[in-house]
Amino acid sequence: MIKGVIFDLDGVLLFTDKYHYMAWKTLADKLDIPFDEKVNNRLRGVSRMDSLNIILSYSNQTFSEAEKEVMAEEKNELYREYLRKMTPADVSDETRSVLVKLRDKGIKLAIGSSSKNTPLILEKTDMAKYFHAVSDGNNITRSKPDPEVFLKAAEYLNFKPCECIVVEDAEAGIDAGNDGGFITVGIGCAEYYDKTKKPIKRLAELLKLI
Ligand code: B16
Ligand code: MG
Repeated sequence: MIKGVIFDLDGVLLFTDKYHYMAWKTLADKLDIPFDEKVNNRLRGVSRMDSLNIILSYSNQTFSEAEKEVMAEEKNELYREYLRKMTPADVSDETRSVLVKLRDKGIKLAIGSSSKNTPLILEKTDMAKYFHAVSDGNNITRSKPDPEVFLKAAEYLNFKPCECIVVEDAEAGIDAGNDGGFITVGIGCAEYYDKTKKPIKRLAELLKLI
């Protein structure tokens, strides 16, 4: 029996991938590293530092850890400039209605995001009010595909993984959910991933699964 739903944030409840793209692109252009949508897709659900390492793998140069810290900070500042302009209108009515309906059914809801910027995003979009627990990049030591972020979310909700659904848009997130023993629902890019247990096209389809 399903008692909880753990939502990935970016790519599932709202879309900040365009902001990640623009911020990484600014940095990559400065370093003269090729960067396009295809590379950007590889960064979905992946932590900031792991994302930077993927981008730098397209360069012939090597960089020290200290240089990488500066680059990651620079990218994050650009990204946060975009985030600060977000408003509640950046979340669709369909998404809000699904969250309210799940809560009305007695289902407990959590966030399971790799992003350290989750608190800012939830605040700007007025989304915190729907969730009983938040597990994000600030409370984990290992990023997706490690299941830590979802296991922590289930622990905060006080449920076993098998009692929870994980909703994800990234392959790394689906791998993390499967590895942790959750029922994985894939949307967006993850709808077509062969390891996704239950693919959906729209978030509203989630209501039929519970
Ligand atoms: P930050 P999610 C992930 O969010 C993004 O998909 C990924 O592109 C990003 O690198 C990661 O958060 C870390 O974000 O730099 O804000 O800590 O999909 O797990 O909600
Ligand atoms: Mg995501």
